[in-house]
Amino acid sequence: MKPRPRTSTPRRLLSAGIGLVVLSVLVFVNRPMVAFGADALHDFSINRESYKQKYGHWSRLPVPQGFRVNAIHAALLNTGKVLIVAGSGNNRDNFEAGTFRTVLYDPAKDSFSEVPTPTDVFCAGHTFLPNGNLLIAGGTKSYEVLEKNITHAAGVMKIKNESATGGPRAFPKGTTLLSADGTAYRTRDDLTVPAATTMKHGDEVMTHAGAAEVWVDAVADGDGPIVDHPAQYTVSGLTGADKRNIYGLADKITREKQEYGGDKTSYEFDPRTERYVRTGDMVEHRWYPTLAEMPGGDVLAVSGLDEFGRMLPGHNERYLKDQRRWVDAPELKRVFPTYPALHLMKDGKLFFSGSNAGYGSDTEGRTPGLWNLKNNTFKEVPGLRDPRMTETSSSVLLPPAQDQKVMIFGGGEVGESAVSTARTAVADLDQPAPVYEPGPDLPHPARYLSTVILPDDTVFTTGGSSGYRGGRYGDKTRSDLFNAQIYRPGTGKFETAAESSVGRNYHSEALLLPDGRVITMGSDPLYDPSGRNPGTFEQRIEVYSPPYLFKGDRPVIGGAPEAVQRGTTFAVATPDAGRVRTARLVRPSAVTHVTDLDQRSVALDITPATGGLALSVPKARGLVPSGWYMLFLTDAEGVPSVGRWIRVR
Ligand SMILES: [Cu+2]
Repeated sequence: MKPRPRTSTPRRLLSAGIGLVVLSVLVFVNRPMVAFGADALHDFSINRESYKQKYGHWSRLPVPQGFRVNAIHAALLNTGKVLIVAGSGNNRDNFEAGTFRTVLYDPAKDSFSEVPTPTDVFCAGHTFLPNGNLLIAGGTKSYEVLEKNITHAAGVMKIKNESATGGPRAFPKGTTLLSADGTAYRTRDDLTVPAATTMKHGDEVMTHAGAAEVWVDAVADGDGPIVDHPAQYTVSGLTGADKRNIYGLADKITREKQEYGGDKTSYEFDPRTERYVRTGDMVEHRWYPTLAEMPGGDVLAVSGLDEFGRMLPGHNERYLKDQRRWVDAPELKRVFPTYPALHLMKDGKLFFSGSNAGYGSDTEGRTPGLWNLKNNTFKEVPGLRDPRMTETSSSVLLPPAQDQKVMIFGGGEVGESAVSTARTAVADLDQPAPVYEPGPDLPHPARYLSTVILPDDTVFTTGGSSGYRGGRYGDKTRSDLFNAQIYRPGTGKFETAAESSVGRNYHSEALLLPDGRVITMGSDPLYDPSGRNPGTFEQRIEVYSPPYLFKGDRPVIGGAPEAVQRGTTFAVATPDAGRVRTARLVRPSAVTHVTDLDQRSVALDITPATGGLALSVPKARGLVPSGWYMLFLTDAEGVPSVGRWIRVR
C-alpha cells in the first residue's frame, strides 16, 4: 500500500483561511464584485479536500458537439462503456427525418463513439440478458398530436372479415371507408385482414370473423366527420358478398389528442460488436413497457401503449432468450401503469413497488404488491403513505440484495399534476406479510429522482424536480432540485451530498460507473425558465465522485476469475485482504424514466485465503440473476476498489 501524497493538515487549513479572508474582503469592499465573489467563494469551498471527503464532488463532462444527444435511456455495458440511447429523443423533427441516435461513452478513455440506430427506440424497455447483451424492445411508431393541432377527425377502425373462404384480404394505405351518410375516411397504413375461422361446437359450425385494426383519417377537415358513437362503415369499392362480409367498425372518430404509438421491434445490443441485433418482433406494439427479468433468465414485457396510443389492457408477453423471440403470455395477464417498477425478489416473485412513469388507469393496477408468476396471483403490500403519488417516483432494491428491502422515493399525482411528495418508504419483503414502513422524508417533494446503489451499501439520490417536468411548483416557475443526498440503510437516514449544477427532471438518468463514480444525464423540461415557451432538452453530462474517492488508497483487486458459478466460492488476489470488510457484486444499471430494475448489489461472504480472499456467491437465482457484475472490495472506511467485471453463470 502506498499512501497517496497529501498536503499536511495544518498547511491545508492555513491556505484555506487565507483564501477565505481574501474572498471576504473582495465581497465587502468591491460591490460590483459581489456576485463574482460569492461564486468564487462557493467554488473555493466545494473544491476543498475536506469538503470533498464529506460531500463528494461534481464535475462537468466535456462532450464533443457531435455526441451531444437527448439521453432517454442509459445502460452500463460489461465493456465498461455507457450506452446512451436517444432514438428520436422526444424531438418530432428527428422522428420525421428518421434521425435516431445512440452514442457510447467510454469513461476509461474519456471518448465517445456513434452507434447506428435502426429504428426509433425512444421509450422502449430494456434489461440485461444472462449473456451480457442488453435486450431493447418497443419504442415509438408515431408521435403524439395535441388537440390544438388536430385539423380533422380520426380514430382506430377494426376491419372485419366474415368470410372463411376468400383467404386473407389486403387493403393498401389510403383505402376509403364510408359511413352510413357517405362521409369518407382513409386508412393510414397497409392492412391485411385474416380470413374468418370456423369451429364446430357439436353439430353447429361457428364462424369467428377475422379482424385487424388500422388508423383512419377523415378526408374532410373540421368537425363534420366526427362520430361519437360505435358505428359500422363500408369499404369503398367492394361489391356483392364482399361488401357484406368485409366492413369497418369504430367506437368513435374524434378530434381528441392522439397519444404516442408503440413499436414492436426488438433488439439485443451486443457490447462486443457494439451493434443492435434484431430479434423476433414483440407480439404487441409497446411504448413505455417494462422489461422485467424472470427467474429463469427469460424476460417479461409488461404494460405500454399500443401502436394507436391505447393502454394495453394487461397483455404481457415473454422473451425466450434461447430462441430470441417473443411469445404471448396470456397466463400472466395483469394491468399495470406504464414503466411499472418490477423488482425480482429472491423467491422469483416480482415486487411492484408502485413506481411507474406516465400513463395508465387512475385506479387500476397502481397498488404495490408481490406478483407470483407461477400462478399469476398478486399480494398487495399496504402501508404506503401518499399512495396516490407513485407516478414519476423511483424505487430501488436496497443494498445488499439479501436484505430483500425495497425503498420508494417521492413521486407525484397522476398526469400533469402540481402535487408531489417528499415521502420515502421501505418494504421488508422477507416478512411473511410485508408492509411499507415510513422512511425519512426527502429535503423537498421530488418527482424523477435518480437513485444509484453505491458499492459501500449506500444509495445516492440526485436530481428530480418538485413540479411536473421541472415546471411550476408553488410560486416558482421552475422547480429542478440541485440537492443530492446519500441514503444509508444502516442508519435509515439521508446524508447531505454536494449539489449538482445541472437540473434533471423527466427523461433523465444516473448510473454507477466501474470506477465508483456516478454519471448523470438527460432532462426534458416542459417549459423554459419563463414558464411560457417549450423547454430545451438538457444535453450536458455531469459526473459525481462520492466522498469515498477522497479518503485515500483504494483496495486493489489483483486477480479474479472471469466467470463464477452461483452457489460456489472463488478466490480473488488482493494485497489488501487485511483491510477489506465487504465484497459486493453490483449489477450494472439499465435505466430510463428513473426506472432501473437491473441495478442490485449482492453481498458475498468473505473468508481469508492465501494471497487474498475467498468469496462465496449466494445460491438463489432470484438474488443473483445470471449475467455480468462488477466486483467491489470495500474497506472499513467505505473506500471501494475499482469494480472488476465478473460473469455469474
Ligand atoms: Cu418518456
